Amino acid sequence: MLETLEKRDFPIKNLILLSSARSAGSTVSFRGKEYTVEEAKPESFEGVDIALFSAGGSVSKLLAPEAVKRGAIVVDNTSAYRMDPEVPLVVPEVNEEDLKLHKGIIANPNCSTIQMVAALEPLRKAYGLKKVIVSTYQAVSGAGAVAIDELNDQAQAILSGDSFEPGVLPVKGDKKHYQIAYNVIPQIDLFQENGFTFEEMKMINETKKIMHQPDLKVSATCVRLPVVTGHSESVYIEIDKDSISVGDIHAQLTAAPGVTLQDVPEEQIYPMPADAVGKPDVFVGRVRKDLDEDNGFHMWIVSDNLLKGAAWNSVQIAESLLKLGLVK
Ligand code: 11C
Repeated sequence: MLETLEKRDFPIKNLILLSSARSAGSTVSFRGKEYTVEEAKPESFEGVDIALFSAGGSVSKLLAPEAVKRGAIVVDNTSAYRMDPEVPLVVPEVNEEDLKLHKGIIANPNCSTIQMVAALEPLRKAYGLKKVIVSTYQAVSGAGAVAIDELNDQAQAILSGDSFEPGVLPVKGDKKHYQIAYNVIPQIDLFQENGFTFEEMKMINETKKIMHQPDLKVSATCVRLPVVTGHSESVYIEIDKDSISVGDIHAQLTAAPGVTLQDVPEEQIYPMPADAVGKPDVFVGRVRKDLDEDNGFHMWIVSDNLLKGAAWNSVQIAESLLKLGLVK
């Protein structure tokens, strides 16, 4: 987030860096100045205009209302408030106007949801959308630094012929852990009673909320890959208009803000996570018309889950708040 704020030249008069008691006292450099990280307390938010939260749902539940009480607008990067009807869930390219309805807290959606809705909204706007079926290929960085370490340690152990004990993925809080190096795990987050995982339900529910389309049919299968950064998604959609061609879809995606079309199959041009890392855009390729369903299209959507999926979308929300005159 700090790197993104630096790159964007976001207008900051005072920066306060907050953490748990354990990490307090460390120093961080920002725009050539050293800052000491302080322990986050309710009083820390006195005089703060915008607070970017990314310290887990329980911290947000505890401290976001305290920050709001003291006049701050909270942009929360956790799932704590996303489905709260009072809280706008925002991807600026899709529903920036929802920011005007905020009551102090704004939720930043789940990374795999953000990149999908950014790519699908221009098509929904132009043609209407009836159905979305997505399968994800998600990077380990979505599960945090411990998951990146686990992938790297396992890969090294396997190459050296050493043994190892998986301890993080698929989910720290679940009973069993599985190898991620040279493997694929069809579980992200905990299973819900309906057989879908929480990550899958986030994609389903958040998509409907962001697009303001509760009747949209959405289904998701979320899978973890041994990739460090960059989520990929195979997406099938059914649009609400007849006689639309791949060329029409290309034209909509080319004109869409925050979307880059990479779709030249004869030259093997398509999005891949290794190319998306460090870039703010959502990349789309492999657009094909379904062979049986006239209104059905397939596509491949890739983005840096730590940027558009997290830090960049949060900073973009802050920029939109300024642009719309919502910061006092
Ligand atoms: C993952 N999408 O890749 C998750 C990480 O709700 O903000 C993001 C968790 C969230 O594991």
